[in-house]
Amino acid sequence: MLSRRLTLAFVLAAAVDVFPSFGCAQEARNAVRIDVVANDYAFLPLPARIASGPTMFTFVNQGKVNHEMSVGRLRPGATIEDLLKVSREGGRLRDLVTRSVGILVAGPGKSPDGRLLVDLIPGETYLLFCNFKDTPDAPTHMTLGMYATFRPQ
Ligand SMILES: [Cu+2]
Repeated sequence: MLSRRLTLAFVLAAAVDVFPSFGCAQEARNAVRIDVVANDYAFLPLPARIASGPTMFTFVNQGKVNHEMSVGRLRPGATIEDLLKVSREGGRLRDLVTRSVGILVAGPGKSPDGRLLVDLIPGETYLLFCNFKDTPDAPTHMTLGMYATFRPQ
């Protein structure tokens, strides 16, 4: 599972590198940068106000276990309580998430090589979360508190 996620992270990292050749260099250059920092088991607070438009997410894992920064866009009406219930009790997170936007993965004390360029849509609710478990029977990091939501303005 981790190796599949790592592969995806590499694909995303490659996609970021490829953007300039598709004429998006300007967008990447103008993107607001948000540095997301994880520890065991939380994300440090995000900026109080996040603007819509091109946004570059970076990720640092300051914890002692592997973490991911998965970004999703919530379905209208879905709440963080709904997501936590599904994460705790099982079920399909994708029923509550309209769109999986992208994932960055980092080992303990590391950053991924790539970053994540997202065109944030005003008024949508975004979820940052880590869906990893330390062992197959352990709770997901999300249920331990590793999530954050924000609404771009
Ligand atoms: Cu985690």
